[in-house]
Amino acid sequence: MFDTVLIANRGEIALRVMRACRELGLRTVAVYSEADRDAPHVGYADDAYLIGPGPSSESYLHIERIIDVARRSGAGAIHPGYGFLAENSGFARAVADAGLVFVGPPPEAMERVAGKVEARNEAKAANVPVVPGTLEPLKNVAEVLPLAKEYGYPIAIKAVSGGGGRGLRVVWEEDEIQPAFESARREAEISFKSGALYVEKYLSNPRHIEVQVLADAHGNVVFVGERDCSVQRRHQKLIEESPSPAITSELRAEMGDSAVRLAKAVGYVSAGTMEYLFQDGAFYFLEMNTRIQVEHTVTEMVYGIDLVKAQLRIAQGEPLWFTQADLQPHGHAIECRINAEDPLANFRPALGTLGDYQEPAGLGVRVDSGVRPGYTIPQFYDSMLAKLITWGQDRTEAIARMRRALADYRIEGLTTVIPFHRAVMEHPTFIGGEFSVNFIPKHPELIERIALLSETPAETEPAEDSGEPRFFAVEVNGRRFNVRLAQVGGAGATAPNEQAGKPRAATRKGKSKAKATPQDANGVICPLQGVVAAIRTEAGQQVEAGQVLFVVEAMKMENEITAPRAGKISDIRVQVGASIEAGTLLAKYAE
Ligand code: MV4
Repeated sequence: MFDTVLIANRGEIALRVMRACRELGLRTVAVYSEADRDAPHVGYADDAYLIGPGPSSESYLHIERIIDVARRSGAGAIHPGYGFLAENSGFARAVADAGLVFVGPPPEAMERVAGKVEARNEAKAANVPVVPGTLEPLKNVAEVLPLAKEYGYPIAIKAVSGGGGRGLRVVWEEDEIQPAFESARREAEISFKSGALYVEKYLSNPRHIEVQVLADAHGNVVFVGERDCSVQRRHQKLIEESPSPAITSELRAEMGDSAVRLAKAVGYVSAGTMEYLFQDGAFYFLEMNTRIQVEHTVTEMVYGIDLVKAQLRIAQGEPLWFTQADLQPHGHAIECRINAEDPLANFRPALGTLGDYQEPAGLGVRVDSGVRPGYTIPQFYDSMLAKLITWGQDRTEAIARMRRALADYRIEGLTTVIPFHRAVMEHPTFIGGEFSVNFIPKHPELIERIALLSETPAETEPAEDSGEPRFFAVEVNGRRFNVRLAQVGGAGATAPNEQAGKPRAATRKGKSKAKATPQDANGVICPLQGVVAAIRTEAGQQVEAGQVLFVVEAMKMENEITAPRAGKISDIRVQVGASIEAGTLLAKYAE
């Protein structure tokens, strides 16, 4: 059928799909934007084509260019990955119309579950439990009150074309109906170009459980277990695991059978995921994702199936080579998404250039990453650098292994969410498996632990005379010691509120030192978006490495931008009060 696959994606998923292709003896073709010219997925492919400048909106979404590259490169199939065009039935159609194979579901099946209300109707028809609610879009706000009386408060007003929480409003009492309806409609019109809304009974403390399905082109459909994706922030998943600590084998069979019924009902082919809410022992269908998902990895670790290779083999016309009875979970897997975000600054993106980068390894540790040392994270795309997955004989071992792997993960030059994950992996509620989608908002105490775990002395070695404690590894009489060296006596030796022996949190109180300003050999680059609050240098000044030159305000925090190296400042490129993007050149060095 085809011997070459074009991967219409970037980052870790592009590399991941390419590995599956290689293992099947298929050639790979990468596409890339100018911002991704040096990206790892480009170098790994057998062939690579530039598809345009700048941000993803002009590149990885350009259907005609992608199909043109497929033709020119001899690709017989296109794998969309996730995001971008993965759930775009127009793209699937265009690929098929070009005589190429789309590695994914038929466009008709995509379209039957694309809208949230259509999906609910298909689920109901397939005897899949859905959240109590309307099966048609609302005609006007007047319809909401009787529905609220029927379901009881709280209710959820949702966008028909919605997803990811956009257009979702929760109404707890009658006088909130009107404003919530108008706000949901406005957001839906802006986000989805359709203000159509519907109503459901709101489940206030659910888990987010999803079921993986695999369907071949010969009518065979199986489910491949479930994933618990409840640890998320603002509808962005951060930690996923399989199996769910809340799902018994009986529930697993019930949910899996319902997912298979729905997949069959809509003529699904390839890998797909049914999302459910689970509360008080009952599950309710929410929506279907017609693509491979970021978190497919935990399913693969527990069931021993390469889901992307399965997609490729299905696309080649192969029947499934296993039955439902063959699919038994073995052990437990957890995935932590490694995002370049600052968990102490509201998870704001903290992009920049990677310095030292060492991935954890060992039995039961998998890292799917799209970066390498020295790589600059383009500001145009999402902040996920990698996914860290651990497998254990049971959940306890998977958690212990994740703790060890997170502690081993070395990422210099960027702030990441690793301290957040380390804090969660030691939190009793998470360890006890008793958590819902409200886990993060319910545990604000995580922040304190994250702050402590954010201390990485080796990475932020303070200057000699800073008064900050310095850390060394020393060998005494053949024995190695890690010692903390603080200035003895004199100003700044210990802050009045510092507990003896505990490293002082790096200037976090209202100030943060940008971990490492992205390097420009001849200038000072701002690593974040914000407003220039202060300029502490001038043209002609000789500055030292680490000296604070600028203060940039972002997300109500003052961020000190330091000199990446010693040298003479030739000119200042910004003024106080200027709004700047991440990557802005603030000053140039003379030489
Ligand atoms: C819900 C719900 C509770 N009740 N619908 C979130 C976005 C999209 N995946 C659907 N989502 C939800 N729909 C009803 N009727 C809970 C969620 C939900 C959620 C809601 C608020 C905060 C975080 C959440 C994470 C996952 C799911």
